[in-house]
Amino acid sequence: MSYYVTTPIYYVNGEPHLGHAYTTIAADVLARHMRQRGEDVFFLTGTDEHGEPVAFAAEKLGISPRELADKNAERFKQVSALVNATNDFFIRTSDPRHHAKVQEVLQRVYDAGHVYQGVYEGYYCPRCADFKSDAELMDGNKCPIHLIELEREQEENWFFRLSTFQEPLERLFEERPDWVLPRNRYNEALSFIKQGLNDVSLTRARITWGVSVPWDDGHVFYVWFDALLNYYTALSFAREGEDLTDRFWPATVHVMAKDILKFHAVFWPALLMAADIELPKRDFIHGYLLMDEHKMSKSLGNVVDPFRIVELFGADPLRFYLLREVNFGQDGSISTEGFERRYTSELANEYGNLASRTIAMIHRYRDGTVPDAEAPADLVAAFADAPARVIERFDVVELTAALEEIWSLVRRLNAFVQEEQPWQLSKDESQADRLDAALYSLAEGLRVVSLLLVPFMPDATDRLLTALGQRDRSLETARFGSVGGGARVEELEPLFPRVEAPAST
Ligand code: ME8
Repeated sequence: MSYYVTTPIYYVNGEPHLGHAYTTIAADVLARHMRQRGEDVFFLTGTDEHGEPVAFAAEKLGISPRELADKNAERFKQVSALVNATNDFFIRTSDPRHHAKVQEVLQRVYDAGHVYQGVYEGYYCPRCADFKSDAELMDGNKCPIHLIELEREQEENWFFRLSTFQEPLERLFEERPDWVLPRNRYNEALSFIKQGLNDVSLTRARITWGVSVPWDDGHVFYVWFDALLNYYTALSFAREGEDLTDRFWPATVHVMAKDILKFHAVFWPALLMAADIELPKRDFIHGYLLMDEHKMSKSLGNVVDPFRIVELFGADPLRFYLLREVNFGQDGSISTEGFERRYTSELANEYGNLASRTIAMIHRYRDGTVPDAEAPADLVAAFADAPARVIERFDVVELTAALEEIWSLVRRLNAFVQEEQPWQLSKDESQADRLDAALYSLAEGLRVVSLLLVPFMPDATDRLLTALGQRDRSLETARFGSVGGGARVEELEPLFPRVEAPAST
């Protein structure tokens, strides 16, 4: 089965921050999990390089939009690498191959009669690159997101007949209740549609930094239409000499935060219907990472630098923390103190120590070979349905719930060590079988837990599985009891060592 997951393409008008890293991490966790299930996966991320926000930012810096795009696209690529994302391609919308495909698709939309010429008059936020209805404006005609005063603009534009997709969109929402998840975002998008859809500007006349309109060279496409199409165009040129569209389209899941829900849940399906292209299967909308109760954003200046955290702790702890701390799908606060707390209590103590102790005990009491033994029935039962439950959570993109399922197994194993006290059993020869069972159970439990954790923490789990003498990383083998004793264990350096410098300095 093919599985195609995407992140939004990020604006190059600013530097990447933890909010961007968050979505990329989440999409990567999905991609890795699906590869572990043996699916044919394509994972796309990239940068949105056109439009006013980029042109303005470049102008302020006294450089061309292309120079700014080149510089910042590199920064976003670095973030992908930094958080250990395994994206199969990184699209940049300034790529001429993207331009050509956008023109081809939108020409089709034009030819099918979904476009007409008209005059736009209203408020426009250059930072959002979005028009605002009077109802959306804050006092003083301010953009509700950027809090800057907006100008009323008038411009001759080409319009997309969004209004004619009112019924088809309502039908889409009715027929596919899981097309937008979580449910509150589905309701929000549907109520936006039900308020009545107006036609929207498809082109802009005043700017030149964009994809030019094939039927009118005085215009470029409104950046959102060019941007949304990235998910489709990338497949046609991501691999030299090969078109992946048939293999991966329609996309399985678009992952993003709620700021861009309307574009993905309303405009995007309408545009695809107009172009006669199959619709993606799902939008998953996560919440905002908040710092001191505010959305973390460049313009508010309260961003956490992912480079600093990864430099000190590595990518795994950051990946783990973000998906553990903030219930994926909801807003949630993060802090460096919270990060350090979880690093110490959960990663270093509950998981890292369990691993070190287990391996040390197998060395000490059984010469480094996992004993062949039967695990106690209650432990077997605790593990029995867990992998299936984790998979179920993944299928509905509930990453925090999946992690919670896995972590309850980690805690169960810690409780098991306390119950069994292998170091006491080792003192009594008559308890040799019980010690065998305890050590086998711990090694087997750690193997299963680590396999389930692979997508969240690829490095640490790889080191631990290797130390446990396990090569297989497929999810199929994440069943307690499917591997017997006999493996030779190796030395293991602490998975999550104590870090002296605080993350906040
Ligand atoms: O909107 N919390 O780009 P963008 C969680 N180019 N996620 C956050 C976040 C935060 N505080 N801040 C940013 C654009 N994000 C368009 C998208 S797609 C066809 C075009 C993440 O650079 C989140 O995924 O503003 C959000 O949707 C995205 O970055 C916005 O990135």
